[in-house]
Amino acid sequence: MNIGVVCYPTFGGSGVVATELGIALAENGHNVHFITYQRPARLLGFYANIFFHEVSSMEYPLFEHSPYETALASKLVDVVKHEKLDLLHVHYAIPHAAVAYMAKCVLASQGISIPIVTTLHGTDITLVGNDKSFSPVVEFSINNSDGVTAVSQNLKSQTLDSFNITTDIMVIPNFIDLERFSKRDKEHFKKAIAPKGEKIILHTSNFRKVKRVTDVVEVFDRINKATPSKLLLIGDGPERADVEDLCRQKGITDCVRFLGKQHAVEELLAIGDLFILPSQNESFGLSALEAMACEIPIISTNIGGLPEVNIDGKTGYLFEVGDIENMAKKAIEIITDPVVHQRFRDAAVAHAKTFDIKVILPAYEQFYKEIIEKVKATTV
Ligand code: GMT
Repeated sequence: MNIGVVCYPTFGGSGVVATELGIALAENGHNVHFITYQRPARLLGFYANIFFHEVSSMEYPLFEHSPYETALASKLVDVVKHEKLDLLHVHYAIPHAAVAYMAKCVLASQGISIPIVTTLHGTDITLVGNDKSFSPVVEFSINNSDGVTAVSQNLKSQTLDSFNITTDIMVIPNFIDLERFSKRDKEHFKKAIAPKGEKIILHTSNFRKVKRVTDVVEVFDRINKATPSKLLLIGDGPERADVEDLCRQKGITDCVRFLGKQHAVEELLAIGDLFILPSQNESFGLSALEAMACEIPIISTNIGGLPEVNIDGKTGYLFEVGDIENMAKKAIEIITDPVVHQRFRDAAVAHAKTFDIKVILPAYEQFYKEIIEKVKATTV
């Protein structure tokens, strides 16, 4: 198939999922065309059948903000037409689903039919999508996509609760490449980070408010008092300064490393003992899945799709948002008893295996085929 992929090219989860899926599709013989404003962060190296089409728009004094949506729609029209795409897969509804619909209408006026698949990722439905300033367009563009997927059962339910949805939503969960994300022997690296055998606690996010990274620090501080530990914070974003301030206030800066945005997250996860994800909102929690694949138990909140990823009492524990005391208590329970720790580690990787890309990729391929057939049947 010739597949067009539209996504945010940043380190955000939806961009990561779009890129990893695109790479897996290309490795399975499809031609994949990424169409976005910069090369996706996780798209490293050269692939013979992956193409990148940069969306750029002209500057004009009248534009305070260049109209990206119009430029993207025009680029989609061009790429669909000249690369003879079979399908467009857009990740994150805002604005991609509406832009794809616009491109579809332009192409239809020229006698070209293009099936559109939209994948809902999270805040495109919850935090942002259901805001009045976006919701009418989000609802319309979901209902006018030819196929819609959601990354968790919970996100599908939230979509049905928040909007008047007249189309089917298929749940295709996020996935993991187990060859890349697995526990590896990185003893030398572990020694450099934790020379006295301290426990290594991890958190990965884009440091937005919704991630509650200060809760990570609160939980870590309690763990560190019970058993000497180091905290590795991967990622960066608007809350970082507050998180740094809190570490200073608590006098734990020597125990906390801010690693910033990282390409090889798996190298860091390889040395972890515990992962903390205390989010206020999380439709899936890809970062938790990546940690679990590396045999790391999870302490997380119980919101959104997290209970589908982190199984309470087995792969880690789930808590109400902000329940720092109990998060710390259970974290200490897990990491201070080697037998318990190993039991959680084994369960984490076993559950991660159910999200193997080798299982999820065929689900997307099958879905694409069905949508292409459906659109063909309605246009002839
Ligand atoms: O919705 C967002 O916050 C953005 C999105 C992203 O691009 O980072 O994250 C969402 O999609 C990820 C991939 O499907 C999920 O793993 C995250 O749980 C989800 N984030 C939220 O729901 C907050």
